[in-house]
Amino acid sequence: MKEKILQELKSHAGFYISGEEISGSLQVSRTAVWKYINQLKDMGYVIESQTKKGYRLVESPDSLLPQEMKGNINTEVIGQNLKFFEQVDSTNLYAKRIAEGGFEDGTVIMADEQLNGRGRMGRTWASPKGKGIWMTIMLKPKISPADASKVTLLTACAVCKAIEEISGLYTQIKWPNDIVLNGKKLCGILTEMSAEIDEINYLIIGIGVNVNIDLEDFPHELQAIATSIKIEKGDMIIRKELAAAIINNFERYYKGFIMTGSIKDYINEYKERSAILGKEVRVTSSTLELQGTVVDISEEGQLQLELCDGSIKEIISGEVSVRGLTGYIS
Ligand code: BT5
Repeated sequence: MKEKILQELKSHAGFYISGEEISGSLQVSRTAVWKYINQLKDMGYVIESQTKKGYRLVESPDSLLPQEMKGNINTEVIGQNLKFFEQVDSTNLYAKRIAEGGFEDGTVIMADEQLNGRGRMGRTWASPKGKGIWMTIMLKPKISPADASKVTLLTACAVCKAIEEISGLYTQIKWPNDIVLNGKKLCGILTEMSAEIDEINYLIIGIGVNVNIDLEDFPHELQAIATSIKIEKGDMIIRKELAAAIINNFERYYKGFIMTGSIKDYINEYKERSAILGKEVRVTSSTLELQGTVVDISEEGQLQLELCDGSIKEIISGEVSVRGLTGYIS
């Protein structure tokens, strides 16, 4: 209902609309209208109220409500169904809960705050209120489960492109799922899926971008390794514009991948943005620990690591730490 009332206010573009008119067109009591107007004010909407005239929307906050987002989205599928929460445990967890019951391909879940934001392998993802983009794209791709990791790679390209469009900042990618700026993490991507041996039931892509976060908003242990667009640019950006740019770019990259079944059109872009190509790294996973030099990233999205004996090892998944002056840094 809150969304519908906001729609009414917006459709009057700066003019007053009476409580009576809203209550009549939406079939709710005037007290309910007043209550929802107050909720919108709490969310940062500046709404003037005058006896006899009613309500007038003066200013909208940097909100990710679907009504705010829709004007900036120009896709056919991705984000056509948008769900927004002021607070959620995790947009990926929510997506998984609803996925089994069926969903519209391209559904996007967004939240202003996550109480249990998640990284890979059960790690936590700091998601302070109103300062980032915490979103999940829900997909039903007709691809082999083996190709799912390619979607992480193209997502990274799409997010970098969107960040560049909106903020002018050139970001790099640390294979497979980190977007970094000046050596610090700006965005993480968490791809999860439910699959049979040869087909995917659903694929969900969680994207967390630190947008208007100040250094002191990060938990102490992240302050040396995390950054945000605001910290790097020195300026706030409008989250809904970036969120829409991510959705728009994602659809373009994803459509290309689904049509060709390959990421060959994007791999050069991915490599150009790579923060680790040519560098000495350590790769760890639950089954391996290797050191070597990254010599390539294949069209399959695999890391090609040259080991000290000159042999090349292909790596499908793992954690990468880069060798710096003080040792290996994650
Ligand atoms: C990731 O995991 O980088 C994936 C993060 C995905 C977050 C999105 S937000 C929307 C959706 N819903 C979710 O619940 N998750 C997704 P990983 O590579 O495992 O990195 C996690 C590590 O990054 C943590 O252990 C911290 O060291 C660090 N970290 C946590 N929060 C961070 C933040 N906000 N910015 C930068 N680094 C962070």
